[in-house]
Amino acid sequence: MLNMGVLRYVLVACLIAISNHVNVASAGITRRYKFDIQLKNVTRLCKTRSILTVNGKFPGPRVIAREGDNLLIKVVNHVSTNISIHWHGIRQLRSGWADGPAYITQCPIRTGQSYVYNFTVTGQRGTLWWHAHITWVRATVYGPLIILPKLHDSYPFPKPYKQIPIIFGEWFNVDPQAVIQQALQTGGGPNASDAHTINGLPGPLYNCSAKDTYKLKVKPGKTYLLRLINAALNDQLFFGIANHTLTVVEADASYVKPFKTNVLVIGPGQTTNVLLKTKHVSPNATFFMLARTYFVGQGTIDNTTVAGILEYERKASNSPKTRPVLKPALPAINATGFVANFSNMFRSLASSKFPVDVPKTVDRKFFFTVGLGTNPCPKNQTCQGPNGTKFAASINNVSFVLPNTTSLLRSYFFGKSNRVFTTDFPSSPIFPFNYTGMPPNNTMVARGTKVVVLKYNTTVELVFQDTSILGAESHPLHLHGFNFYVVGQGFGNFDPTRDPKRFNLLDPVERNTALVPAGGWIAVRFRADNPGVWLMHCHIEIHLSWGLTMAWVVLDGDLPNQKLPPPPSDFPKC
Ligand SMILES: *[C@@H]1O[C@H](CO)[C@@H](O)[C@H](O)[C@H]1NC(C)=O
Ligand SMILES: *[C@@H]1O[C@H](CO)[C@@H](O)[C@H](O)[C@H]1NC(C)=O
Ligand SMILES: *[C@@H]1O[C@H](CO)[C@@H](O)[C@H](O)[C@H]1NC(C)=O
Ligand SMILES: *[C@@H]1O[C@H](CO)[C@@H](O)[C@H](O)[C@H]1NC(C)=O
Ligand SMILES: *[C@@H]1O[C@H](CO)[C@@H](O)[C@H](O)[C@H]1NC(C)=O
Ligand SMILES: *[C@@H]1O[C@H](CO)[C@@H](O)[C@H](O)[C@H]1NC(C)=O
Ligand SMILES: *[C@@H]1O[C@H](CO)[C@@H](O)[C@H](O)[C@H]1NC(C)=O
Ligand SMILES: *[C@@H]1O[C@H](CO)[C@@H](O)[C@H](O)[C@H]1NC(C)=O
Ligand SMILES: *[C@@H]1O[C@H](CO)[C@@H](O)[C@H](O)[C@H]1NC(C)=O
Ligand SMILES: *[C@@H]1O[C@H](CO)[C@@H](O)[C@H](O)[C@H]1NC(C)=O
Ligand SMILES: *[C@@H]1O[C@H](CO)[C@@H](O)[C@H](O)[C@H]1NC(C)=O
Ligand SMILES: *[C@@H]1O[C@H](CO)[C@@H](O)[C@H](O)[C@H]1NC(C)=O
Ligand SMILES: [Cu+2]
Repeated sequence: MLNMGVLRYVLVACLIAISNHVNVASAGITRRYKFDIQLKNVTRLCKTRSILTVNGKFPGPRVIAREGDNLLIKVVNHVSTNISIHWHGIRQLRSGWADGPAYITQCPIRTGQSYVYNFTVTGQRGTLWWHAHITWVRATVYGPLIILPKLHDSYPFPKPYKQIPIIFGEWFNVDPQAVIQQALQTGGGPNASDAHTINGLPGPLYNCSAKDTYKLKVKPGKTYLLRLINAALNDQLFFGIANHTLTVVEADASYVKPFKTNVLVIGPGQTTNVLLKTKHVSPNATFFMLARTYFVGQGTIDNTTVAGILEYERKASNSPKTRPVLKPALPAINATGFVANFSNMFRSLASSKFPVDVPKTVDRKFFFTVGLGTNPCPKNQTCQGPNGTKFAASINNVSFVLPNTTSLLRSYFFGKSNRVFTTDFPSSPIFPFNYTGMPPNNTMVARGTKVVVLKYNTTVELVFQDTSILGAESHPLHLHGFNFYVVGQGFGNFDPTRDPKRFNLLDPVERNTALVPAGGWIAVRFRADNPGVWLMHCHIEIHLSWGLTMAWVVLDGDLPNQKLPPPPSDFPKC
């Protein structure tokens, strides 16, 4: 018979051994969700459209987890459109099969098929979101992904009285799939959306839309946590609430040093948590919350304003019939200086509990130009892009071509990369030029499915340089599978001798999506500690459609816990 004393000793020793590495008490639970992809008739601006939804909801259902939890989300495709869902900002440590971008990590989930996304939330807490990651399906297929702190963990700011997701979107009176198909066919810019939305609602500043207004009812003297998500396809947004100052406390599920602002800038793909402290006494006024586009560059954009309403609860007896409606002042549509200053305000919390882990030394440096370009017009067609060409976009002049018979991850994992991708993505421009000056005469891009291969644990420094080809523009660059630290930003051309001296390695913000300033650059650093294939792209959907994307292949490390496991048995096949 086994000596119980010895057994107890062994168990205790095991627990101590484990707890030296992971916090046993914090191990999370498994949470299951089911996403039924289905059509739903939705009316906005007096136009009814049959839109793609999850579970018939628009915006889609909230996914809520705690840091450390395992999520099992079964996605069932009941529609004729191919589907794939991305869990935007989730690190996906050694679970790249669950990342979601179509033809990058997986083939789409086809009609009648299903797939269980299986991933664990590790070292992250805050607001993220999920969205379709195939053509323009994410126009309506998106929702919040909220990660609460571990049980018994607190926020590094006053505990909010209530938490409110505020998710911005773009509404099209026509099928967004038709918009992108037409744009790619003609080579011209896409038709602009017809409205911006807050939680799916355009609000009272549009015709036939007053009843579709998001209303936030608040009590006086309380602190609300607003979880802001920009799910718009193409538009970076300014956001403000009349007569209320907001305190930014978190970005992309990383805490930041709190700072106050009246106006926020939020690019597609970005998330920001802000504290809204309500006034001590209910004011005799209704406050608009407004959002509209920040844009420089050429082309038509959605120039409209979405309004939601912040309203104080009050006793019916002293409730006046009419109250003045106050509006926040937002910057000019092209206020590039404001946007750059705002991006620069973000600093990591850099506390002992949430330290900064920015690589201090760099193994590999990359210099990536990001911007627009052109493709030739097919011989038998007239094209509506610049000078009769087709619009394109690229990184280092490579306009990315998606595979269509497999995913990059699958072909990499099973060693069948031949003819699917090549590993010669340029680490800097092949033909250097004055990136923010006079554009080169030849704006044609090269096309290819090219990747950069990184050894496990490589430290990477990457400069994104905007180009003025077809107009300087701000690009929200998004990296899958990692957060990066934004160590520097500036206007004009990056100067490799002068600018690195000013890099912030003390408290740089940690994000998954950062704005490259129009006519400027940002420098980021990350450690390639997550084996798999990871997409990096502009989160302006039309730029992604035009090819402003590339992928990193991060190789396995030597140890067992540094290797990507095989795909699950229900992994979708092409
Ligand atoms: C949407 O409305 C159309 C026209 O009224 C109808 O034929 C269709 O069945 C509806 N679809 C759904 C999913 O309700
Ligand atoms: C989810 O993934 C983990 C890690 O690979 C695995 O241990 C677990 O069995 C998976 N769960 C399901 C339901 O497939
Ligand atoms: C709102 O702000 C304006 C301008 O700062 C000020 O004049 C007004 O008194 C404020 N109203 C309320 C109800 O806070
Ligand atoms: C946006 O709309 C305003 C008027 O509401 C107009 O003056 C301005 O030119 C428009 N800007 C763009 C870029 O369309
Ligand atoms: C509230 O404002 C409205 C409209 O300006 C005004 O008619 C009303 O008298 C005000 N009520 C109070 C209690 O101040
Ligand atoms: C923004 O546009 C206005 C009007 O088109 C122009 O006068 C102004 O110089 C522009 N500002 C910036 C910062 O580009
Ligand atoms: C003309 O272009 C279309 C696609 O735009 C193609 O389907 C068709 O085959 C082309 N015709 C010729 C003669 O090349
Ligand atoms: C437009 O295209 C034509 C021929 O395709 C070329 O000769 C001309 O230089 C181009 N013009 C500009 C402004 O790019
Ligand atoms: C699939 O991709 C290949 C390589 O880019 C391309 O030649 C082919 O036309 C594509 N097929 C379809 C159906 O899009
Ligand atoms: C690049 O172009 C800008 C704008 O024309 C100019 O100010 C700058 O001096 C140029 N830089 C170089 C290195 O030529
Ligand atoms: C490019 O265009 C400029 C004028 O815009 C011209 O002076 C120069 O010779 C051209 N360069 C080439 C290589 O064609
Ligand atoms: C990764 O590299 C760092 C040095 O940059 C080293 O300290 C660390 O031990 C390495 N980690 C692994 C898991 O190899
Ligand atoms: Cu872009």
